[in-house]
Amino acid sequence: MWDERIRNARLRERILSADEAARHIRDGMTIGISGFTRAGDAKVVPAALVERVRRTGEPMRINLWTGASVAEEVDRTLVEAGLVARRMPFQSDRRMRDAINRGDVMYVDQHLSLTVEMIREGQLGPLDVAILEAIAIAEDGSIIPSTSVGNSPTYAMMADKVIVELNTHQPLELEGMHDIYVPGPRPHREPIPLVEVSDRIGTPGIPIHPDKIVGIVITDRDDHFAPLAPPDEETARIAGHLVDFLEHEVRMGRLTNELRPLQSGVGAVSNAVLHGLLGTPFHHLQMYSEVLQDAAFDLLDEGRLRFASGCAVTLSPGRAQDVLGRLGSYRDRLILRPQEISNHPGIIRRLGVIAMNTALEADIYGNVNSTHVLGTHMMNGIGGSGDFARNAYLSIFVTKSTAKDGRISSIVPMVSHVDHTEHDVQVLITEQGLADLRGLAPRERARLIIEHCAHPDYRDALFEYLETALRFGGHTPHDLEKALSWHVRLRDTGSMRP
Ligand code: 0RQ
Repeated sequence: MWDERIRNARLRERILSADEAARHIRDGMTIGISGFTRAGDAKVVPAALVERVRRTGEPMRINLWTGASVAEEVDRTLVEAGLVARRMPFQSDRRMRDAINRGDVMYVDQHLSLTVEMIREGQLGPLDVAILEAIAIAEDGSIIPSTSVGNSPTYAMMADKVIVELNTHQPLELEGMHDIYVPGPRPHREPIPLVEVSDRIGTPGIPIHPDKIVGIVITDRDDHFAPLAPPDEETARIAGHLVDFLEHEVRMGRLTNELRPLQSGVGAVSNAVLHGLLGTPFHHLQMYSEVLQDAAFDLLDEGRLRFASGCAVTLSPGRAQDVLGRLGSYRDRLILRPQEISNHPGIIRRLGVIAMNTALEADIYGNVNSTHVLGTHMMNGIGGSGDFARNAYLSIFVTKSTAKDGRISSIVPMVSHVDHTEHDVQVLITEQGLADLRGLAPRERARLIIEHCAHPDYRDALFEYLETALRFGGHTPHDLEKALSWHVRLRDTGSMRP
């Protein structure tokens, strides 16, 4: 029942319908909503805004800020109605992507740890309204988030008005699992006192003055549980190479079987790779990650993972009922943090995280493109991968060696867009094999990547490219006329095949 979830008597008088709450939103405003990788997003007020605009035909273009990707029903509905002028800092919806690539939506693709620092210091302009999903409101008015924390603490702090979507369907067992901490102002910021993955450094709720909450909308909508492609033969092989490599690191005395805190990126490939740690000799593992997908809960259930710190719980439909139904059993082993803490560069470096993220393509020198198809068309965004890759103890990138039934080689002469430079990529893995790039110069990296990671169908052509490039000399040799010719061929013929 909603009344036991609103423990501040005065706030009980601020219940509004979604439509009434949406009236606080006007043309040209910046709206910050909760939500990270489709978990814990504001759901009904954005939908009510779309309804109103459809009904009235009033002009409405908003700037939409989120934690990361939000449910289809939010991004898709808003973008289809033409309401989004600008979008920040991450999305993964097909219609939003299309609108961005048409130039209809101005998308700011940003490191996920960075957004709120810039907002708090006024670099991105004012925030008019925040819409935050909550499971409860405490007596002092503080907002208890749901399945993600995202950027909500700063949105609550910076917005002129806050609307709470109180979701009675989200389990109350989540209460106590969040750890809300906002770093102090700069300069002279105190060190963030987090030295262990499981440290609690903040409060269970988002502090806010109750007067700022202009409305509470009661909802009971599920998160949007999107299907996750199951591990396949190729991802199993990628996971196999990863496990062999980590075992080698243990044998070399650089790691123990407890490894270091693990980060795993978003999507099917990352989930499948993490899944590959089930049944391995590694034990007492910890995760210091942003998103916790199905595989994290598989590892917790197996007892192989002893603690998981993240920013969001993002589950597939098959796993959601089970995990959310017995959330209490994870209470001592799970913390959800704001994304600026889960992705904090200083903490990632301090903890010595092993970061595993996914590339769309990598080049023969180890530069990685995670965002732009053909160097021009946005897929999702850099998300948190840059926060982790730059600062990790070990930065690992995985990808299948080909895409689109073999028509695209994921290993190319030169990436068509760079998200992670060669300096941030230490290990590259495809189903073909693994290239350990640590301590290697570009000319050495190239041979290893082609030999170990490229698909056999493209290997000879890559060696041929390298031989020509070497004739031009240089530290990182390239044949500049041909460097992007594979992408040009793909654009013109639909295939990179020579
Ligand atoms: O296309 O969707 O049409 O089938 O890209 O590729 O192989 O299914 O992999 O779902 O794990 O996503 C990089 C996009 C990978 C993701 C990316 C096509 C391929 C397929 C998806 P279809 P897969 P995944 C933490 C960290 C950046 C953000 C990040 C991502 C689709 O991992 O967004 O890491 N990463 N955040 O066919 C053209 C290529 C391609 C290609 C694959 N070279 N050219 N298309 N595809 N390679 C989380 C957050 O930050 C929130």
